[in-house]
Amino acid sequence: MNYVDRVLEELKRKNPNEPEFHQAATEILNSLKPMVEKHPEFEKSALLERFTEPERVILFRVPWVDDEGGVHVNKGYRVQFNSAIGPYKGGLRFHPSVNLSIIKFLGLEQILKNSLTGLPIGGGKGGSDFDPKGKSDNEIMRFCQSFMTEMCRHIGQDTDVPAGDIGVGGREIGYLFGQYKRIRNEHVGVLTGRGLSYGGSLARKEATGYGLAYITAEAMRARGESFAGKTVVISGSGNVAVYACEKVQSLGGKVVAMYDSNGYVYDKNGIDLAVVKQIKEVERGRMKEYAERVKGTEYHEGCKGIWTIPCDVALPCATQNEIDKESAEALVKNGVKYVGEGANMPSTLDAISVFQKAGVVFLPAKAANAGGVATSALEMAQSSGRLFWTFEEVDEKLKSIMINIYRNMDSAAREYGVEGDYVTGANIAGFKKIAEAMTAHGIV
Ligand code: NDP
Ligand code: 2IT
Repeated sequence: MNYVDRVLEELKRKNPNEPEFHQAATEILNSLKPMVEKHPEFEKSALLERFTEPERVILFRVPWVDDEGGVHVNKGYRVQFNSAIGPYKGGLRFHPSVNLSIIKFLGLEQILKNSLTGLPIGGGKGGSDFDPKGKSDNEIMRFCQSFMTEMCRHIGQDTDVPAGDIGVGGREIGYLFGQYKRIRNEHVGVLTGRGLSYGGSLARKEATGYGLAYITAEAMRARGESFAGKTVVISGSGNVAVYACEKVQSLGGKVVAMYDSNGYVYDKNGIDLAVVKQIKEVERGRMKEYAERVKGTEYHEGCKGIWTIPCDVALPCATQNEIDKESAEALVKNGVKYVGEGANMPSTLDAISVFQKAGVVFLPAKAANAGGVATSALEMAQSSGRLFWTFEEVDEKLKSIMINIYRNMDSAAREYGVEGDYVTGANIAGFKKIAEAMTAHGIV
């Protein structure tokens, strides 16, 4: 059995009941095969075994008290996956579905994504099975304080720098930061996505969505095309989806549908983003309300139907495995030309193969959504330097990082004879630097 297959088999045996982690590892390791064949020293130094085993996994109890005095206990996670090229970096996800498998798949992806940004950040991820939906601000605050009371002893500005992900936005980062500062007595860049009044960076909030639009636009430019006049479907209506929509619209694309976990809105006239922002960012409401406020729009219960809407570009920006084989086939049948993954691992392995066989330009998450963490690294740089860049400065750097990512994954794919296969291109381009740094550090 070849080295990659053996590592995958062992990984599944040693980590049972972790389907998302198996899925991410399978995609990554299989696409590294041509590189691994050229580097027999990888096997000698058990490089892939070390790469897929987190440096440290922290699991902890998060007890908190609700507004009625009821006591609750959630699970807290921080997976410090790989620090070869910089301090652990990656978001925190608060969602009832969170488990170790999900945090580990996100952490593994994060290692390569962070490497692709070209910035000195290692890979980590964390979160909790806490459900923020329907909780009061005070409940959210008490939960965040309890979570940070444990996590603060494991992180630090040069050790591990968490940020947001699903269910963790500006409000949560504020409460987490307040508790870190109180316990550790240091005002430092230990979290990113901070508010502008206490060390945050302009354009971090917009960065993941804008970055997704920039890299998709670059893929179009390379093919003599642009967003102008294209019909776009975006799933989700959270941080990534909203700012992807904003940038796509400003580049001339027409976004016709978005969703939340209850159902999707189809607005043939083009989504009115001000209404979405009001509902999601101000009122923390549901997409159903969009259809009640904007005439001529349809609301459908359930999410999957969104992928049956004809479009040129699909930008999944909600969660893992939201596009399965059937949805991918529906998109292809309706003529989709570009798929850019704003969410992490939104396409199943079968769905990716449907897209690639059909010649769809498929931009994998670790490249397409890297703008968020890249701008987090820019926030860290500003914190360390006691600097504050303008929106335009940060946005300009973000754009050039996304264009570089596109070029690097494109040329890695060409180098290995699989032109246009950006799954392989992104994995190889990201892994190069990790392999080099891990090798330089010896067996650690
Ligand atoms: P938010 O919490 O702001 O928004 C999440 C959105 O996805 C909401 O619309 C939510 O709907 C929907 N969603 C979540 N879970 C499900 C589900 N199981 N089924 C259907 N819809 C769901 O998160 P973000 O926008 O920050 O994150 C979205 C994706 O982007 C995630 O995959 C995340 O890992 C990824 N990402 C985020 C980055 C960032 O900087 N924030 C950076 C890179 C990637 P509802 O409100 O109903 O739950
Ligand atoms: O998946 C991701 O890249 C994020 N959630 C952002 C991580 C970060 O540290 O900004």
